[in-house]
Amino acid sequence: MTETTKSGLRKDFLWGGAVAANQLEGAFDADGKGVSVSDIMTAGAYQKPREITDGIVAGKNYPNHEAIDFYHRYKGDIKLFAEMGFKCFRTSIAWTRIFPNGDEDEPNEAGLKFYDDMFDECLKYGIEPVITLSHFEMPYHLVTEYGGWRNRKVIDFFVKFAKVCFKRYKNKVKYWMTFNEINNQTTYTNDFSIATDSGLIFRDNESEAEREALMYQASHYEVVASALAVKIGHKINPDFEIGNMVNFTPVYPASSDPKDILLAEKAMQRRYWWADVQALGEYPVGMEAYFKNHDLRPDITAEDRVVLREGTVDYIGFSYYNSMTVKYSDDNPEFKFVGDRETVKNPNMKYNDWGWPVDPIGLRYSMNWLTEHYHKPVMIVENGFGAYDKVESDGSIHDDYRVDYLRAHIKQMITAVNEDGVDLMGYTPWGCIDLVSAGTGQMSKRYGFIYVDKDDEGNGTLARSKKDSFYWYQKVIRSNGADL
Ligand code: BGP
Repeated sequence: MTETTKSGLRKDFLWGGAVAANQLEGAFDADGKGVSVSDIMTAGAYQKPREITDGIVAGKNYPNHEAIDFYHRYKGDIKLFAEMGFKCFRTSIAWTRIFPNGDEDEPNEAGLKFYDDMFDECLKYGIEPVITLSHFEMPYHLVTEYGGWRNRKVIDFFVKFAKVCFKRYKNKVKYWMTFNEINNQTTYTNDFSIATDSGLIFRDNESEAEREALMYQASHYEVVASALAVKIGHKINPDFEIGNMVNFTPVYPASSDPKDILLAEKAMQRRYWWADVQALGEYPVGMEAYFKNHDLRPDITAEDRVVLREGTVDYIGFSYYNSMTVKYSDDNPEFKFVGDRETVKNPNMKYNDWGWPVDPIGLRYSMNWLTEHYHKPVMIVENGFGAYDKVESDGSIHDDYRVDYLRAHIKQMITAVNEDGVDLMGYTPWGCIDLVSAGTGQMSKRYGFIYVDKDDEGNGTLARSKKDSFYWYQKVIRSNGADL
């Protein structure tokens, strides 16, 4: 029996924080690192998407190139995480530090060494690294030369990268995830989501139908690569816990109209089939039917199906920020989910400055849904509130809105454990230290407990300071969730 504490959480509950290499490390060309797809994305403006440029273009603002310079400052940052009491730290390995172009025979030793040193620094404080292999990036060379995940060959490159990491860090890292938010490409009409998830940069002559087909093809190669990595990882170290990672945004029907309900149900399937494949080892029946009926014929071999069955994950990692609500429209008689067109405002919720609804109960719903579908432990590997912070004249930052958001979500999380029996491994709120926002490419959308002095134009000293939420989260961890 797992030992629990006053709050009902496991004694060894993994409290921590989450970040991604491309959004905080900076040093984008240091020590042999290659250019990744995230390095060719400019900063956006408020509510305006980031531009994906054709290689690195002089004079453009690429926020990830310096980010918050964690690469050179990680010792100080990890010290602050330790002060908060972190039991784990979720970050990713930049593929381009290990294989700068992605298709080399030998890895880059300097890149491997950076993660060795950084993991040692975590372990020094008893902080477990929780590592995503690919978080919104791949070597840009694999995009230009191979077309990203539209190409089956990329499976071999990824598997090689995974194997090198598993072998090298097998005594330092126990918790792994293969791809971050692999299902974000559902919205393949969004250039950013598809490029970061699949390395797909569509060509002008590719129609919407072709784009959809390419998304399913790329996704299939990714789930096969993920399953192969799980298999190999378990061979290298049977104690590894290897999870998948989906963005979980429950889809609610706008009304009790059966059409809305069916639309919401279909939308859930279109968003989460990746998790079915990764956790259960097969495509859901409805997706197979969808491929057949819409003449989508992904290259799925009998051998792939065996690999998928043999490479199922140990736990379900997921991010939770909000929910969405959909309404049926006669433009969509086949319940083919496309996203924004059917999305409506939910009157039961407040919205943040970026139009994201705030829905703590949705977290409990998500934990229940994932548990009942997959019968595996779950880990909340991202959750958080992006907000503009104000630095007072004395340097303090009173981010009570962030504390309110996290407190409400943690309460629901604990209820799901105690009332619903969810087996929860850990909680790592997103952006525990301010970093570059993935969606906007800006610094001003902040999530951190630790403030970083840098603005959207790249000005600032990069100095770190503690927000009020820093002390609050420290207390939460110290009481294992009993004192919120
Ligand atoms: C998730 C990503 C993260 C992160 C977060 C917040 O989708 O996994 O990389 O950035 O969302 O999103 P944003 O930065 O756009 O606010």
